[in-house]
Amino acid sequence: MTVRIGVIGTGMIGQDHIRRLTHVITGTRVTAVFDIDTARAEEVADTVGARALATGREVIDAPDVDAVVVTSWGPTHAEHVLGAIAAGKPVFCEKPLATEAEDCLEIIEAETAHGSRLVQVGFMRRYDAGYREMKKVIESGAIGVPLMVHCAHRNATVPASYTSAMAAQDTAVHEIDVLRWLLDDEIRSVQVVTPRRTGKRHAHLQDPQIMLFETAEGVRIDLEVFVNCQYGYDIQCETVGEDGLVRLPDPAAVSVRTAGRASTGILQDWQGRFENAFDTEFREWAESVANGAEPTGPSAWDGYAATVITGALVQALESGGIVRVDALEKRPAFYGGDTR
Ligand code: NAD
Ligand code: ISE
Repeated sequence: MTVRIGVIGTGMIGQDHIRRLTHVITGTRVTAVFDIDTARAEEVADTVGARALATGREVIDAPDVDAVVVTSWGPTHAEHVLGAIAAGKPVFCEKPLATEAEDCLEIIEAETAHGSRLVQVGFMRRYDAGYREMKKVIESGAIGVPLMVHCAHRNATVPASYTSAMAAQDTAVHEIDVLRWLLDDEIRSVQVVTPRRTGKRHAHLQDPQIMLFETAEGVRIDLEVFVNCQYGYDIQCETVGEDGLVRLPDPAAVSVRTAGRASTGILQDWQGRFENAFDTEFREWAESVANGAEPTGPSAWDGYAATVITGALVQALESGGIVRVDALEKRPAFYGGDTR
């Protein structure tokens, strides 16, 4: 069966996912798109033989759309996700699920009333081979009980439109999701420590930031977010347990020896670093849709958790204090219950 997909938002990542659904994943086809930028939507639709429709609602309700992908601007996600749930169609929503926690809760309520999961949130790191291997090692017990995690999320540069709050909302949000999943644990408090600022930043920006988290089980996590590191896109993660540690591998790169030096390249952007993860994410999501099964990836609850925790980080950056995260103490039974 071919899964027919409607895409809402044909900007940068929307176009990349349309390319993926058309040329990489087998058994999927993009049949309808919408973007408030009509010219862009039409141009993109033409490249894959889809129709550009007049509203997101029309895409969701189209009879030749089996499932919806939302890749518009963050503040517009909730409206389209709620529309898809109302139509009873599976919906893949890029992060964030919604920019406001109240909107995430409305989505959770609507999905729960529907009675089965329809929503998957685009936290693609759960599909990265390195993180998956790391989770296996942690779950095998080989390193013993996890005690600490050290992480770094570095980008070469960011544009002037990037704000200090985006270090949490746009950047750290990926670690927040993948760490909750890796440790099968919940974040209970956050703090942001601000080192000396790099001179290679736009004047308004606090960069770097060190984010500190404590989980329900008492695991301590430190995350360096440094978005003007100059040298490349670099993701590091090391989990230390009672009996050993497990570290995320660097992406494979050949070693070059020349002129008295040995060197390996460093990737420059997140697209290259997580390309395979994005492919796997969509392959598995499309399979679940084709089989009429619930999605197994990040849920609406995970999307809510990420929005709550990034909100707490922004508050912590402003106050300089430790901010408790109380909203996640009870996960509804619909999403697996409990959070310790
Ligand atoms: P973008 O600005 O390139 O594209 C967004 C598009 O949404 C634009 O074409 C805009 O016209 C359109 N749009 C705005 N409001 C709309 C509405 N109400 N209905 C339909 N379309 C609307 O942005 P982008 O970089 O493609 O990011 C889109 C989303 O994907 C964001 O939420 C972003 O956080 C997320 N994203 C995720 C990752 C990841 O690693 N998973 C990476 C980049 C972006
Ligand atoms: C970007 O917005 C993303 O979502 C990428 O996945 C992330 O790694 C990058 O640092 C962000 O700027």
